[in-house]
Amino acid sequence: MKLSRITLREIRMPLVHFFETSFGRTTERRIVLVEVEGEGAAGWGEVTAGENPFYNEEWTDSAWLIVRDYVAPVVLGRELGSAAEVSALTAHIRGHQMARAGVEAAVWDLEARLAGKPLWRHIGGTRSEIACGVSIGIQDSVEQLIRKIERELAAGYQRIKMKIKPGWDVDVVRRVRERFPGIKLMADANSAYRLEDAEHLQQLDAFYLMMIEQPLAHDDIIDHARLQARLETPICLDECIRNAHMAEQAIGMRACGIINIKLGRVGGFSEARRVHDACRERGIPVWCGGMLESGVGRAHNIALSTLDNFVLPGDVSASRRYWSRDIITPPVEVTPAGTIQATEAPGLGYSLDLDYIRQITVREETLG
Ligand code: OSB
Ligand code: MG
Repeated sequence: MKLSRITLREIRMPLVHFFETSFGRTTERRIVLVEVEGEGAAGWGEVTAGENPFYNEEWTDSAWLIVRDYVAPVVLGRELGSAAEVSALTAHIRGHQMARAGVEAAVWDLEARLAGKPLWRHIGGTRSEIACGVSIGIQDSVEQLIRKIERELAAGYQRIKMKIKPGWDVDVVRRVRERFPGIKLMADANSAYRLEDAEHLQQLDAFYLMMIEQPLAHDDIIDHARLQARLETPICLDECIRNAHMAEQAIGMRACGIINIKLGRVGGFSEARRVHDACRERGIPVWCGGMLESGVGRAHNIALSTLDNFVLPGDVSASRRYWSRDIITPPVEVTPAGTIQATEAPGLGYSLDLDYIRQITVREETLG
C-alpha cells in the first residue's frame, strides 16, 4: 500500500454544552482531521489534541506542524507492507503521540476499507457491542450536576464519571453518592492533586468509587504508586500512560489497578493494542477514554473498544451529547441499554458528511 496524498483540515465545532476539567473549560473544539489517500481509496483520522497544551503537551497547532513537517514526509510515497508499520516509522518523534496517531489511525481505516472489512474486525476486535459510560465536567452547581447525571442514567449509560478538582471534590462526590447510592461512579482529577493531598483524597474511599482517575501529575507514575498504597479505591491512570512500556512499569510498581487507553495519547492503534495486551497479561482491566472527539475519532474509539480486555464501560458516548450536528452519518447512537453497536460497514463504519466538513473547515492543506 502506498499513500499518494495526505490532506489536513482544521474544523471548528461548538460543543452543545461547555466541558470543564481541572485544567479549564472548553466551549468550542478546534479539530485536525487527517485524510490519507492511496490505492484509489481514502482513510480518515482525527488528531485528539486539545486547543491548548493543558491535558498534555500537544495542541491543535502543534499537531498540524508535526503532521505536516515530520509525519507526512516519512509515510508519503513509501511502500507500506501494512498499517502496522506506520507507528515504527514515526517512533523517532519525541512525544506528539496524538499527531502521530491522527495519521496512523487514518492508514488503518484506509487498509480496512481496501480489505472490505470493518475496522474493528481488522484490528482484532471481538465484541460487536460496547459498554458506554459518560464523562461529566465540572458544573456551575451541584444541583446542575445531579440533574445531568439523572438525564444520562435515564438515557441508559452504564457508568458515570465526574470531574473533580480541589474545591469540587469530597463534598460534591458525597452529595452525588447520597442521591445515587447504587450507580457505577468514578472521579477524574486530571492531575489536580499532589501526594501531600493523600489524606484529603482518602476521604473519597468512603464513597466506594470504581476508581479515581489520574489524581497526580501527568508524568509521575512513582507518586501514584505511593498514593495507591494509601488508598482503597483503585487508581486508574490516564495521562501517565503513553506507551506499553509505561503501562508495564506502572502495573509493576502497583501505581494503578486500571488503565484508561486513549488512541491518541498512546500514538495510535498499534501501540494501543500493545498497551491492551500488556494489561491483559497482567490482569489489569482497561476502558476507552475520550477527548471530546468528532464522529471520526468517536468511530475509531468504538473500534478500539471491541478488543477483548475493554471490560469496563468507556467514555465513548452518543454524538448528540457533544454536537448539534456531527460530521458522520448516521451520528453515533447509544441503545437504551447503554451500548453502542459496532457496524459491519468497511473501515470506520460511518459515512463522512463531506458537505458539512467543508462548511466548518477553516484551513486545509494537501501534502504529497
Ligand atoms: O481526562 O478523560 C479525560 C476530555 C478532555 C480531556 C481529558 C479528558 C476528557 C474527558 C472527556 O473526560 C471524555 C469524553 O467525553 O470525550
Ligand atoms: Mg482522564
